[in-house]
Amino acid sequence: MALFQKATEQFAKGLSRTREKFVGSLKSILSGKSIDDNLLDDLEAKLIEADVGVSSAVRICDDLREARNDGRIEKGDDVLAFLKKEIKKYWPESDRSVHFSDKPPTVIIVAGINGAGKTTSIAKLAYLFKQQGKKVCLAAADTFRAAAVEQLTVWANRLDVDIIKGSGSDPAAVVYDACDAAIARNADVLLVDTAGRLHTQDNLMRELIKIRDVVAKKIPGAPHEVIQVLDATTGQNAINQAKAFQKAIDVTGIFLAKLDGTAKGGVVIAIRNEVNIPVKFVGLGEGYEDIEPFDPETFVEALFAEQASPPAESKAARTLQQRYGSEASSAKTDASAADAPADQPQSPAGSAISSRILTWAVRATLLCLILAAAAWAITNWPALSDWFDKITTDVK
Ligand SMILES: Nc1nc2c(ncn2[C@@H]2O[C@H](COP(=O)(O)OP(=O)(O)O)[C@@H](O)[C@H]2O)c(=O)[nH]1
Ligand SMILES: [Mg+2]
Repeated sequence: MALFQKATEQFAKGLSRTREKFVGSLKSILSGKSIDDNLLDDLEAKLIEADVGVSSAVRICDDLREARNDGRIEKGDDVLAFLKKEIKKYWPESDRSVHFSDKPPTVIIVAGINGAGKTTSIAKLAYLFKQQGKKVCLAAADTFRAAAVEQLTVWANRLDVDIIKGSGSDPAAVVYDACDAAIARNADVLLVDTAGRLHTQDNLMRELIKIRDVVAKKIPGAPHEVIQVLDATTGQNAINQAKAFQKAIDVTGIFLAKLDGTAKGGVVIAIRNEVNIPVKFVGLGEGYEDIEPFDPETFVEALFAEQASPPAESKAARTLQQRYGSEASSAKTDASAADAPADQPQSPAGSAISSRILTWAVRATLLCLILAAAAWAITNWPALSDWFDKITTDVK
């Protein structure tokens, strides 16, 4: 229970920037509006901006259009609650658990591009598995950079887990030795760190396949998982990487690192809709404890969670929204607002109407002044003309 509470809090904290962008920008266009085609177009654009991906945005808006046509949803203020429910349904009861072998060691290869967060994520996984009472071994198969082995060694020491390093530069040889060592030491899990590579680097992709083949030969059924680490801050790029890696090597799960501190967390929805690989873990910070198994329910709740008390910037947002004739319902909503019933008080619409009346009154006054000036000029045209001639002659 406490663990679940912590997960929710971690997600909510880590997703704060995404939430501001996602829910914040949606609210700004939805408040006090009716759901017409223009609104749906604006919504689609906002969703794409929030990195949920084009096909996800289209799908969400199609669902919404259908709900509007069926009369299930009527006004813009109801859209967030609707989206929250719909988006939760995008993740069927699929298998997001780690496939542990009945006959240890379970081998998990961790791959991805340079700097995605592989080594840090390995430390997080090692921590998590150790917490579960498993004996963990690390294989330092990123032989590309000496610093990579050092980095993993620091984590191994900190976590007090075994690490197997090679003497040469062949990662397949390191993995070969690591498999032997894991068996000899009765390890439950062997986590294999690999060098960063782009899917376009054929030789490096072949090297990854070689690592996989060595593991498969040494331990029946291995690798039990091939986890690709994606950097959430890269947004749509992460999708392309996932697709490319999937083609080259059978990725069984995604570790979405750096979900904290990015506004691009909507990419989780894009991954769900565009890549057929489950996100199994997310990284929510640089420490080894900053890991959470991915849970769609918790994710969506955190994505749509309202700030319990309105933060300072919501005042500014309110001013902006009022300037455009809509109102910041955010100020009066609370943690359960996204689930609030549709028939809530209509003060947003009232405020929007008074603001519009004021705008039109100013416009009408300006128009009257211009018309009066034009009428005066026409009736006094001869005198005006004489005066104009006089000025131009003086100037000459
Ligand atoms: N904020 C944040 N930083 C992370 C996360 N995961 C990794 N990093 C940082 O990303 C950088 C690259 O990580 P590293 O594990 O060395 O990437 P690798 O090259 O793929 O092994 C380091 O500075 C990490 O501290 C995360 O979940 N959140
Ligand atoms: Mg690394």
